[in-house]
Amino acid sequence: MEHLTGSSSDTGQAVGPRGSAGGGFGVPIGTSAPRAAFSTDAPRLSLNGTWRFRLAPTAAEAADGFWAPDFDDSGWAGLPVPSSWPMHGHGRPAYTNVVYPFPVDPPHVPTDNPTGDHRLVFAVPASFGEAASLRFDGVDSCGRVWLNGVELGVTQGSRLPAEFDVTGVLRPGAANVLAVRVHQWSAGSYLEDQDMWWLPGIFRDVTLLARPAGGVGDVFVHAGYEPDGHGRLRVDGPADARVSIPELGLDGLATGAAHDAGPVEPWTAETPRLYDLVVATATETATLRIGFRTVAITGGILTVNGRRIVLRGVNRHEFHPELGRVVPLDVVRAELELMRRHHVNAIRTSHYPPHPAVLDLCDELGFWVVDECDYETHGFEPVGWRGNPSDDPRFTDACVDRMRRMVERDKNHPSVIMWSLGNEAGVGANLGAMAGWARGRDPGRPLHYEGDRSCEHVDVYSRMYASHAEVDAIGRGEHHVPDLPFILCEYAHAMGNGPGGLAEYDELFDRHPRCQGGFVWEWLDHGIRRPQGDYAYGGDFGEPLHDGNFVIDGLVFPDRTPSPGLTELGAVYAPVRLAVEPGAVTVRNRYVFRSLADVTLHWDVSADGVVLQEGVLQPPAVPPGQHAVVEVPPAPDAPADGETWLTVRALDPAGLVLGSGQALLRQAPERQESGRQASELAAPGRPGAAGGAARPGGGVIRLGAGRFEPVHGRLVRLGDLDLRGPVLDVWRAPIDNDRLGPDPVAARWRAAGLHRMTHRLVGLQLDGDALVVATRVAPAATDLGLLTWFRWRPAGDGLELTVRVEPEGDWDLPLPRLGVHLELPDELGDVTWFGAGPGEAYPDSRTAALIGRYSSTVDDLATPYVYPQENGNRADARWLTLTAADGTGLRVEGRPRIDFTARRWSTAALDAARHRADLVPDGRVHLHLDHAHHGLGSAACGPGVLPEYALRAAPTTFALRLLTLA
Ligand code: IPT
Repeated sequence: MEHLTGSSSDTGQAVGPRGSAGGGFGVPIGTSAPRAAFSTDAPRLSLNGTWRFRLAPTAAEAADGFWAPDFDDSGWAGLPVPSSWPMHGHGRPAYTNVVYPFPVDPPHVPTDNPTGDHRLVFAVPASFGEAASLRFDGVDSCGRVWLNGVELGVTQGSRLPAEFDVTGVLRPGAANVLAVRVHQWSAGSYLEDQDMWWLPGIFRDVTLLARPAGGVGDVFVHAGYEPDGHGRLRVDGPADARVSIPELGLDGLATGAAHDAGPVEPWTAETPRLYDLVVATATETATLRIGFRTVAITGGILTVNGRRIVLRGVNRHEFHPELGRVVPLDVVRAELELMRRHHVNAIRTSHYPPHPAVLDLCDELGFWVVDECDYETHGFEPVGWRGNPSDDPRFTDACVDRMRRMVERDKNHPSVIMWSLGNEAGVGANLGAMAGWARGRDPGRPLHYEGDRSCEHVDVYSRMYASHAEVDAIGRGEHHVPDLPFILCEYAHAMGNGPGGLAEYDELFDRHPRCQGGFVWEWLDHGIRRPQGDYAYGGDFGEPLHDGNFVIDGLVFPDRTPSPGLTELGAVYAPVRLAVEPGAVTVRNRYVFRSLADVTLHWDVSADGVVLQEGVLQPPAVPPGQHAVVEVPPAPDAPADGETWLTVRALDPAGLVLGSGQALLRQAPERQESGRQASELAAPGRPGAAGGAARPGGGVIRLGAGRFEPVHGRLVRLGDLDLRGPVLDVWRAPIDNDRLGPDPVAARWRAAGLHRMTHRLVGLQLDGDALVVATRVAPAATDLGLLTWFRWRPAGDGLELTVRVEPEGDWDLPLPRLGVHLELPDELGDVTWFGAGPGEAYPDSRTAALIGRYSSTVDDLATPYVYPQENGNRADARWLTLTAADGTGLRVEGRPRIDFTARRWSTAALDAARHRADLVPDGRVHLHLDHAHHGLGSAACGPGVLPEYALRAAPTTFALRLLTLA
């Protein structure tokens, strides 16, 4: 049998067709020179569709001679191409972040190397012509290709195109047989250690392209925007080709020469103006959509068309929960539109070039793109970077080849403003070789690479997960870092509930000119759909080595529905800032290239969330970077009993909210009263004072509409409503940011026993018209404690509760939350509140929440994080109701405000769950009424909760009212 390699099933060193050796490890064999992706009028034939497929566990056990045209594949399975074969029942996905799932033994790979043989018989019309090439847009990790029994070569570089010249091998007017043997592992796998699922397959399009003699071949469009408003154009292409841009009246321009394109509208991410450019030879006409723009670094600032830009970006992987590495184009368009609706203006193509059509969409919709090479060797870090391919001459050709193929493919996209050498690949000469090649080929784009702090080969200083304080220090010039534009290629790890602290980063990007933004890690949760209806993550496929749910760290869930993190990001990235005061709003335009000429201001005045008056204003055409003060109508005569707010939203002509703001016009009268009450309640007697008090009898204790049991002193009935509680509650099901990272706070919480607090009734005492229940809430095995007493007073149809908490002992750790927990009948499923909303909010993630009146259900209040954890808090409720279908239920009033969470399972169940399907309603509604929460932060990978959002154990008083709704 023929072997791909020197040693039997080892794909380390590929040997090419007819024995020609490849140029080092990880280099394709037999492919044509890389060139730009563009469409032409030459015939093309998509070979996507159902192919025949057979998976072998090793390269040696793959089907001998399967490439022969007459090979009988009738017993083979059908498999869609493009596909990631583990998503179709062949083999299994596996997830690791940093580490290789095979020994670090370059260039060798395991003998157990899943090998997928693919076959397709396809007809080619006679009109197609003889001269043709066969293009693979992505094969993971390497594919050996035969057409009509003739070996064409070997692909390498999974996320890069490979084209084979099939002239003379193709049989127009006849049936053709294509055979591709794909190995999961190859020497190139060492260069593709990105944080994602390992998913082999022919996962992007396969296309047959007619290549007419004297055709266009390759084109490199250089389209700059000059300060005088003219476009400057040079198109490198065949010498005999002619260039035209009909819309600009340009026709018959020569290639290879610079032309003044006259006045043009520039391309920017805010104004993605494209022109059709035609390049024609006698035999082929190519059409490209181009944009005029100039990227430059001037005085240490990254500029486009002469202006400083801010990258409000996300890192985008290519993943689909059912298809793996295959993302249908309509899904891509929808997700990019979703980004735009959340004011994301930049994408880093982490950590490889995307499907080529993604960049067409970026040109069209408007994104600043950092196009990253398919290069990461992170798995060498755990072995001290010994043997890192970045510094191994045997991999130099592969590194340069990858850079070259990315740049050549994507060089005509106006959206691509920077090339990135790769991610997490340490340091070494090969990075210099990649950078050197790119500079020589494309001087028009700066280079990015985060992994080398010396910035030897790059034009921007890039970091990941730097803290706010460090970003601030870099912005102020207080750090000894290279004097280059500073960007965060990754920040604000969006894993699970979070990230917190987005607004504080954005403020730094606004404040310091050289802090030019960054890319949130990351856009999408890479969950794989399970039959149970939820999503799998690392370890769910029995991988012996995996990184758990670290692959579930996106701003959108696997089905691309927004998580609260994206809603927050949208409010933080908003291009219009509105500072609202009674009677006036200051409108600040954060666009760099767009005025607010087409923006309208929609305002309303509401009392307790009910709109009293509303209107629309046309602000002046605020120029980019400027602000203006706009008068809004003064407050109307609001009813005396409502909390009155002025809310203003800036809308674009399509109705997209570009920014919003609120001002309190009038406090509700009873809230002013409750302010007095809180101070009165802040000085109660010590709980110990109740310790000696006589317990009133052995039976139920009555107070107004309330009935209390005497053992724990808890409320068991309010009017006709059965309930249980409230119990002091400090525990939350840890979020990923609590659980992970170098010093996880959840480990300290558990060590202290905060998940198993005990409750001791210290005493029950009647004090005038009040019942005081004194307790000590404390974990076993420590002397930490929270002295707590509940002071109950009748209030109308219900009860008023004041909770006083005083810590005892040395609390050197934050509290997860501070509030009370009640259990309610499960029919109380409808929720309405007046407070912050409509979505989830936590102390360091609440830019998106506005004060208003909202309705939801207990089921919908829960955020479906793939890995169950604390979620769903609604902040600052003035009041809330939980009601059954017949309108009966409970009303809670904050005195003056209370956060709340309602769910159908306990915190302990949420804490124990590992997937959504583990969460089963337990027949009650668990209502959490919280005075405060610990922030979210980003500690799973990055900085923790900012000090101002940490919840310290300190003497605290809070109050609320419980009322029944009949
Ligand atoms: C950083 C990686 O670049 C990114 O791919 C992802 O793994 C992220 O971490 C975590 O989700 S590298 C990390 C060691 C800082």
